[in-house]
Amino acid sequence: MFDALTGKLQKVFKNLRGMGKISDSNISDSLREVRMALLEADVNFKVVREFIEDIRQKAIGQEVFQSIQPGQQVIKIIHDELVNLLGSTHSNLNLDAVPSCILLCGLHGSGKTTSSGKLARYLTKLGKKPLLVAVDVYRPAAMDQLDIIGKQINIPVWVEKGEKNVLKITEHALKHAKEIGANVVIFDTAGRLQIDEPLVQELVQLRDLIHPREILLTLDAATGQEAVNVATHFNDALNITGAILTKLDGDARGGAALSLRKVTGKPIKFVGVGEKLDAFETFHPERMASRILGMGDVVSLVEKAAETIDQQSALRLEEKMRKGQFTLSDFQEQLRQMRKLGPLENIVGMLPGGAGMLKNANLNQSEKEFIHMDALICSMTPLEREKPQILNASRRKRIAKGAGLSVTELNNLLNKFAQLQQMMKKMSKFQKMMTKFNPAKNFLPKF
Ligand SMILES: Nc1nc2c(ncn2[C@@H]2O[C@H](COP(=O)(O)OP(=O)(O)O)[C@@H](O)[C@H]2O)c(=O)[nH]1
Ligand SMILES: [Mg+2]
Repeated sequence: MFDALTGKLQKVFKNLRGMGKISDSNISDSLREVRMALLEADVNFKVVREFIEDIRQKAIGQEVFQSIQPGQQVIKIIHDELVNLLGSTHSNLNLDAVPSCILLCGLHGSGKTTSSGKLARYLTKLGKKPLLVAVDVYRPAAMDQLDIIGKQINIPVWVEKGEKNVLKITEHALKHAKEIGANVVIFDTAGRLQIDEPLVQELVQLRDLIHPREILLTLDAATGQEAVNVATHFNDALNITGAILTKLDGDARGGAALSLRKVTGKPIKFVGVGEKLDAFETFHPERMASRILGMGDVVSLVEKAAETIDQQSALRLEEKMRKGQFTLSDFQEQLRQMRKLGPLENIVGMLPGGAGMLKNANLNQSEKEFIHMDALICSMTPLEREKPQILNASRRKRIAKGAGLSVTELNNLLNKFAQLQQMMKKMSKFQKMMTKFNPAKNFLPKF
């Protein structure tokens, strides 16, 4: 996500960090580079101009001159301004009606249908009962697409094939929502290649019929400058309540994300980060700013982990680690849990400094290593997994052969495991010591 931009900003930061003193001229150099980076990332030029001016004003202020590490302060200012630009705080959905209607609009291919499904899935997790409604009457395939998505996530879909009247479909759908007790109704509308008058008319009529609590514009993040024009148009026509920025997993440069709020005054509420229906995240300006600046996004990662990792087994593993009973079987289980989080690339990218690490690391290699370790453990007997100390030369040979790998690879795995056990012992001692001093029990992260 926004790799090029992040890389450039990190370079500026490196220079800033080393600065002993901040003067008008050296801050100007740094800000010029920040400006270039933003423009290249397709951020709207007016937005860039204001952004840079705001930072300059703040950076030239007294406090900065008196600070011990002026460069760090400027980085902080840039970070805070970026958070501001992205909208300061996370905007929740307004769902206070029963049912609450959500209207999704956007250009053709911007991700309306996919996002409808993602949003419905997300809302079920919050305990809502959504109904999806297909009102893209121009393309029968679009209705099928929504129907298939609904089946995948086990959410009802209202489809009326052959009916061309959007308002009729809508009336029937609302009736159906009442019958099945749905409390959120999501409308997947038709798109166009360009926003045009008939489309606007249709959307306005639909809006006036359903009084949606949310009108969300899906916006393809990769469209750069054009995204801002599209957003302005839709906002002028419909008065949207927010946006879903899609395809952030692709080669998006960041322009749309960074300009949208300032230009339309409307918040980004969600981001799409993949084609799969769980590749959907709530948008948090603070976290996004940290990600853009290459400071990592640990909070999102933790949330994702909490959603993916089986709580029960996580607790059990933790208990075992504490008691020093962590075996190779547990190690294998943990490896598998980790892989459930998604491709390693996504995980590492969210860690602080991860974006930089990604450039050097050979992640395919790491993925492969995961698979190899798994195969090696599979090739052991249950006793060997419990007591790796019994692994003599002939057992090692057998295991490696069984996994189709070399003994060296097995030895590497065993070394890593031994190190991990060592580390856990230390951690648990440290934790015991700290809890003695600190009565607030859950203060320290558990290992
Ligand atoms: N990589 C990626 N692809 C997406 C995302 N959202 C949608 N897509 C893909 O974009 C294409 C168009 O999406 P669709 O929902 O049909 O767009 P619509 O025409 O606005 O309904 C499909 O191939 C989707 O799989 C996303 O967040 N990331
Ligand atoms: Mg569609």
